Amino acid sequence: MTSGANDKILLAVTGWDPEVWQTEFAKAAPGRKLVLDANTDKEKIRYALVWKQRQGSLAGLPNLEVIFSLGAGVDHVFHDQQIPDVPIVRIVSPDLTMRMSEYVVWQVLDHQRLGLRYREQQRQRVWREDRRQPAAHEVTVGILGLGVLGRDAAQKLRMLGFRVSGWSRRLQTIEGVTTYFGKDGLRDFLKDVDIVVCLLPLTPDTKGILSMTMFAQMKAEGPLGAPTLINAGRGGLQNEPDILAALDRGMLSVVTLDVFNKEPLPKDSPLWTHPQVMLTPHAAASSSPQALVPEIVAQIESYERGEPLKNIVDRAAQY
Ligand code: NDP
Ligand code: OXD
Repeated sequence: MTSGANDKILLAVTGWDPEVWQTEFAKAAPGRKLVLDANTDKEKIRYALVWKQRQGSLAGLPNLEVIFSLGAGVDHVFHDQQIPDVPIVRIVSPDLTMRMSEYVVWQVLDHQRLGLRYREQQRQRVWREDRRQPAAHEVTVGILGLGVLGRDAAQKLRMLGFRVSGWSRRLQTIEGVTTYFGKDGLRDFLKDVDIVVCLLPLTPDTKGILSMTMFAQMKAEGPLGAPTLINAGRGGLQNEPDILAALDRGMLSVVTLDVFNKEPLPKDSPLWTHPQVMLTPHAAASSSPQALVPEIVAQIESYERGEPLKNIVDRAAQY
């Protein structure tokens, strides 16, 4: 497991500028060689750092030991049908967790305080306060996914006084948070939520879960009117035509989307201009090379000292 002077690390990314990762890597691990192309010296590649790697780009690397996802989600890794059978490590980092909790708190507060409405009133120079803003303790925020990100967001929302509930695959317990789990727990979870925050991973089990079937199980009226949806998990979790239909039928009041089935969101998507939609360009918790590269390098070093890898993905569950 010790480091060899000739070892190389493959940086396999698409859709991101590799340069900033290279720069941070050179600072954090000046003695190691990071390459963008595995074609020369395939047998020297020992680790791969990946974000939406090209199909097959990790195949045929005989000495690859670990794949590091440069994001917390790993659906982009499993998208490749030829992933070698080596451990896949994902990002779990205080920097990324804090960014996501900030995003969730920002959007929850914005909807609780009628942000979309007041921005529209400002645009039209309308001075009106005819709709009550509910207090935090009157609003239940339900979090789909109580993993690293969901738990932290739940705790921060609790600190602001919201009622918080959560749903996961297996039973989780968090102080002050009402938790539900499994397919059977979903119906009870949905019955009581005013704002649904989705922080699920995209897996074969969760694909398309944010659909009319789910919206029809939510309560019709709450302190904010119809329920609000915030999805910062993955676009593949949501059925976009169903979201638009639910908004137009009044089954959802407002929606925040950070992620989309197709990214960048196509220019002709009706989501861009819908008055009840707030959208951001997959920017809820962007991976920061400055924060993450030193953490990945530290993991490589501890692995080479013989310590176990942390944050290994469960291949069967795909998250
Ligand atoms: P974790 O793996 O720590 O948590 C995943 C949670 O989802 C767990 O609570 C898990 O349940 C639950 N879950 C998984 N499958 C199911 C299922 N079938 N039914 C019910 N619950 C399920 O992930 P993180 O919290 O670190 O990240 C979550 C996701 O956030 C990532 O996968 C990624 O897609 C997204 N993300 C988005 C970003 C953005 O900028 N928009 C940035 C970073 C991440 P259990 O606890 O029982 O295992
Ligand atoms: C992630 C992301 O998975 O940025 O970390 O989406």
